[in-house]
Formats: sequence, C-alpha cells, structure tokens
Amino acid sequence: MLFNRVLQRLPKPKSGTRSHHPNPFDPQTTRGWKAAVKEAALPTTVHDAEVARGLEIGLPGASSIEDKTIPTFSRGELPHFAGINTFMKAPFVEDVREVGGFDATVIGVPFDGGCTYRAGTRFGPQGIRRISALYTPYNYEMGIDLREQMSLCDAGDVFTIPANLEKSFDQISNAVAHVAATGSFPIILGGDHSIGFPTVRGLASVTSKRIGIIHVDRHADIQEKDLDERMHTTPYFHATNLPNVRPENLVQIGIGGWQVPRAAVGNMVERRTNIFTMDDIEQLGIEKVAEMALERAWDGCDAVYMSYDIDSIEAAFVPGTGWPEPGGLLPREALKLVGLVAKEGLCGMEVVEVSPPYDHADITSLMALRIVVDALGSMVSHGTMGDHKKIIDKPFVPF
Ligand SMILES: [Mn+2]
Repeated sequence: MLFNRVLQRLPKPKSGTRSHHPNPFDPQTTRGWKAAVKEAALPTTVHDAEVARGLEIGLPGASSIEDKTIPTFSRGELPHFAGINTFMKAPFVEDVREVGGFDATVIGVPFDGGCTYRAGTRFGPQGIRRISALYTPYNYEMGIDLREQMSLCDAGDVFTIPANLEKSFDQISNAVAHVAATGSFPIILGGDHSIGFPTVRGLASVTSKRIGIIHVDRHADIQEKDLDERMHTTPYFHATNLPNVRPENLVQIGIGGWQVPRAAVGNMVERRTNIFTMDDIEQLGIEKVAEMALERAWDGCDAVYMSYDIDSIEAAFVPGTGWPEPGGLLPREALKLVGLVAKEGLCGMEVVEVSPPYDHADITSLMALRIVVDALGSMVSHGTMGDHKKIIDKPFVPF
C-alpha cells in the first residue's frame, strides 16, 4: 500500500511509456524464461533408467501407491531424506579400481591433523555428503542436468592417520594419483587445508605437464612450517616446490584480515605469487579478477587445479570452519568466481576447511556442496568436463 502511494506521487510518465524497461515488456526476454525453456531440451534417459532399476531391485511399490515409479525400498534420488548418504546419491564405488568408468570421482579426506585452532574437519566429507542429499542434479539457470550429462561416483574416504601428517599425506597423494591416472576427475572433500599439498602432489605425479593453481582463501597458507610441522598454513610452500607446479602460476584470491602470518607474506613476495585481496575484488569486480586469475594460472600451463577454502567466504555464512575471518566473499561472489574459473576446465578440485562440529543447520557444508556442483555445472555447460584427461601421461606410482 505504502509503495503504491509513493508511486502515485511520482511524476507520471508520458502515456504508454516506461523508463526502466522496454515497453511493451516481453516476458520472454528474461533469463528466467529462457532458462525455463531450455529444460525441455534435456534428456531424461539416465533418470528413467534409475527409476526402472529402482523398481527392479527395490521392488515395486505397494498397490495403494498411485505413482508407479515409486519402489518399496528407496533407490536413487527420491525421497531426498532417505537412502545411504553418498555425495549427491552417486553410486558408491567400493572397488576403487573401477572409478575410471566415471567422469568424476568424489574422494573424502577426513583429516584435521593439520589444524592449528578449531579442529573438526575430519567430519567435513560426511557433513558435505549429508547435505548433498538435498540437491537434485538439475540446475535451472544453467539449464543442465548433471545426471544426464556426466557420470559421477563416490569412492568413499581415504584412510588417513590422525596423528601423523606425513603418512596421511602419502595416503592422500596415493588416492588422488590413482583416481587421476584412471582419467576420472578428482573431487576432493576435505579435511583441513594441509591436504592441499598432497592432493596436488598426487595429481602432479601422473603428468609431465605444468599445473597452475587457483587458491581461494582468506589465508596465505604458504609458510614452510607452522608449529614445527607442515600444518594447514603451509600447503602452497610445498606445492610450489613440485617440479611441475610453479609459484608464478599460483593465484591466491581473497587473502586478508588479521590471520595472515607474517612468515607467509615473505614467501609470497619471494616466490612472486599472484595475490588478490578483497579490496582488489571490490575495485576490479569479481569478473575481472577471475579473468586475471585465469590468465596467470594458465600462463605456460596445461591445466589448472582449484583449491577452495570455505573460509574465503564471509564468516557469517560459514560458521563451521577452523579459522573464521569476517570480510570475505559473499556467497554470490564466490559462486560467480567458481563458475568463471571452472568454465575454462580444471584438472581437479578440492573444497577444504568445513568443520561440521562448529556448523549451524549445515550451512557451511551446504556452501561447500554448492562450490563443488557449481564447478561441475560450469564445466558441463561449457563443454570442458573431460579436459583433465589430456594431461595424464604418466602411470600411477604409489607413494
Ligand atoms: Mn583459510
């Protein structure tokens, strides 16, 4: 009512004209309408096969059930609150030698031995998997359906060793190297950020090509040691020592606040990494930053890896993390950035630092899930899913 009264007091436009949008307004020009129309072009083949399989192995539903696609035992996507909680209800591949049959493989890394404040990221993979039950594989705005357009499996978790960073690192590198060598795209759910070194080391071991890294974080994570060990403050010192990962191709986005150790800053300068603060993002805009980041990460490289630390997002949105820092990315900025980075293709990705014991209503886990599916969605919609296979030219050699 108040709004109407305000409108009445405004000067009347010339009859039949409007200044703020075309007149007459064609509702079929909105992105919303265009996205809605795209849905009909998507296949339902895999969905239909999933329903048929559900009826076969889960038994047809009781006679009183009118919807004949509903089985007795929940199998597949529905209902969202039921079922065994793999990532997005993707098949659990118990025999990890079979992951090569899937475009992408989820690898849980339940490890928080590198955490220097709040622990709990050992529960990160399960937190993200739990809330992933909420999602459908279809994204309305992108006009894509992951179930129809790519295949995904969940390989379960790496057997980490809680009290030993180095043994855990070797286990993690083994897991990532194995999955990457099969040609499946590795999606790593951390775990604290100390895993950022062994994940890249695993990937780098199965290729002779150069890898750039886009590292989104509030923290620099490039000290040589912290508390006398390779803690979650150190991965990019060690990753950029790998022969095919150069610091010039490390792009660090969102760094800032009161938790960046001075010991890390000297290393950033000495190694000439590429650093964008929140101020840079505000000045340049997220699209420009993504463009510059891609230019630096891809320069002289054959592939780019994305390491996404959930604490890069404004602390209010991600309470379930080890070192929350206000003033970070807004969720919409974060998702925009991830979409833009992923559309050029990735050779692997990780999302780290989700600590469910400190979370509320699963919101931090949900944000991490969204980072993963938006990256996959962007690669699928830009036709770059599968590009990672091009760089795999060395066999898996166990660590
Ligand atoms: Mn961080």
